[in-house]
Amino acid sequence: MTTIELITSHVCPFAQRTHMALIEKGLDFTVREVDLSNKPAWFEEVSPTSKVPVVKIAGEIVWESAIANEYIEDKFPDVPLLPDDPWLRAQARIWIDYCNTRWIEDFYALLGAKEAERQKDLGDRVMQDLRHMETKGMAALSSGPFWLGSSVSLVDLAFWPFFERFPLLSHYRQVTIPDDCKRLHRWCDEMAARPSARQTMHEASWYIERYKARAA
Ligand SMILES: N[C@@H](CCC(=O)N[C@@H](CS)C(=O)NCC(=O)O)C(=O)O
Repeated sequence: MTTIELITSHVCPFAQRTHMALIEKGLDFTVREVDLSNKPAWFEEVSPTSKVPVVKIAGEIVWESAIANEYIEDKFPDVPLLPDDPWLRAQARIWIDYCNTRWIEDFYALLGAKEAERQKDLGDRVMQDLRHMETKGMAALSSGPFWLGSSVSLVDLAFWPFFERFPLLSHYRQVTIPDDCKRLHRWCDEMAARPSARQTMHEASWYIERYKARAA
């Protein structure tokens, strides 16, 4: 049997993506938890960037969550997390890239912003992002409930950890998902209920306490 190991930290949204992919695939795997504030020597040897996640499959090591998830997809295609259609696969990668290069940037920039004016500008930008995801992403690509249709995909797994943490923006920056983003609201409900999300989640109160120093 192929041995699969996930090297992770329960606090990390990127590692959560890969943890969720392994659960969605129904794979047997072991989890090695790393204390990122006190990294053990074995971790420095196994992780080329000194970051989580790292996935090790039959001795092969892959890192970078979005790439690790594609690697898992390629190795274990039985439960597909990408569509067959080449255009839709391209769309999946476009939105995963959007998540990595725009959404996460804006999310953490707003969370860390101290001055009122900057908070306002970034709050507006996050609202634009949400409407962009709703109209040009979800609503343009499928009738849902997931990004690409009726099945969960790597796009959903790329975004979800940052929506599980959305209560941070509501609590510290008074930003909420607009009511007219109906697909996004439905998607959040669907995702929160998935076993892969439930098994890797923390409560909103846990995040709020943890980000007190950074966001207040
Ligand atoms: N782009 C990376 C980001 C991974 C990342 O930033 N992981 C953080 C924890 S959330 C980490 O391991 N930080 C440790 C460090 O930078 O020393 C990915 O998608 O996997």
